[in-house]
Amino acid sequence: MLTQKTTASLQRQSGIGRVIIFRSCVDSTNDTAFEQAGLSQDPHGLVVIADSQTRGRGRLGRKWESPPAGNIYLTVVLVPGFDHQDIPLLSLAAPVAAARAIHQTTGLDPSIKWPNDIEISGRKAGGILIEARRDNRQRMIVAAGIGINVNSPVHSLSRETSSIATSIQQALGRPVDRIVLIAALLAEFEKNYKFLLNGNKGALIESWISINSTIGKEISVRSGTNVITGLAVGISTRGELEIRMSSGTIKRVSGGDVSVIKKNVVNRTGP
Ligand code: BT5
Repeated sequence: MLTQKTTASLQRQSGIGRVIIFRSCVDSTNDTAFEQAGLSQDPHGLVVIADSQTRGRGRLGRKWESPPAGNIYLTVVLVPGFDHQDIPLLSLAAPVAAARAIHQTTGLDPSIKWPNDIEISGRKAGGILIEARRDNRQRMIVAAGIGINVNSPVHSLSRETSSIATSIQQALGRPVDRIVLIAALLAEFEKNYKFLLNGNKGALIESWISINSTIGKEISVRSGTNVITGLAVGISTRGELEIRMSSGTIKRVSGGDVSVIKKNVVNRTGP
């Protein structure tokens, strides 16, 4: 169960998880994280955890359904100690941390659909929302929001969402201790954050690639009214998805929604 007491046990000596704030219900953990960061002298590593959200959000103002008493809704506050150009790479670091933590605690093998959906057996089990703002002290504050469907029944989601979603309990056949999963998530997040801090983008990109389910597939990426179709061939050092079009040109996209057209296309880079 997530309570003030059980979440206090997640506190780490330094870095991510240095300060843990638990609320049973919030609008959005990202909003609470920005508020709390603004009040703190040293907000880096602060983590907000909630048992439910009334206005959980996804990218582009979409809704993140956040039923109580079973799932994970948390936000890690970062004051990036690296070049701000690399902030988009946090949207690779967060899903890698989530997927690794799920694997360590359950043995399941989640995959990441670009940019940052956590999927189990092709169904969405989690999502990431990275937001960055300058606060009134002109500090760059990043809120890395992570939602994972852990134990809440998938049928408690709307009909539309439950048709594409899954949960860890559904995939595993038994419930999972959220505290154990969050502890693994915070430790993994710290590791991946350090890759960026130490300028080791390559290691982060390699980890992301080893867990992803997008590269090597014929996909289309929709971003607003713009649709790009081609073979997903790689990730740039800025976290963009590289798509080879039928003309052979490589396009890089920094955001959007991926649909898979054809699976298991052989990834040939030559003519
Ligand atoms: C995401 O957006 O996947 C990012 C979700 C981030 C949620 C966390 S929870 C903690 C923190 N606080 C917040 O307020 N947000 C973050 P996107 O890729 O735009 O996907 C949104 C879409 O996912 C929706 O339009 C639905 O189709 C689907 N969806 C909504 N709720 C879901 C759920 N619980 N499980 C699976 N899919 C869901």
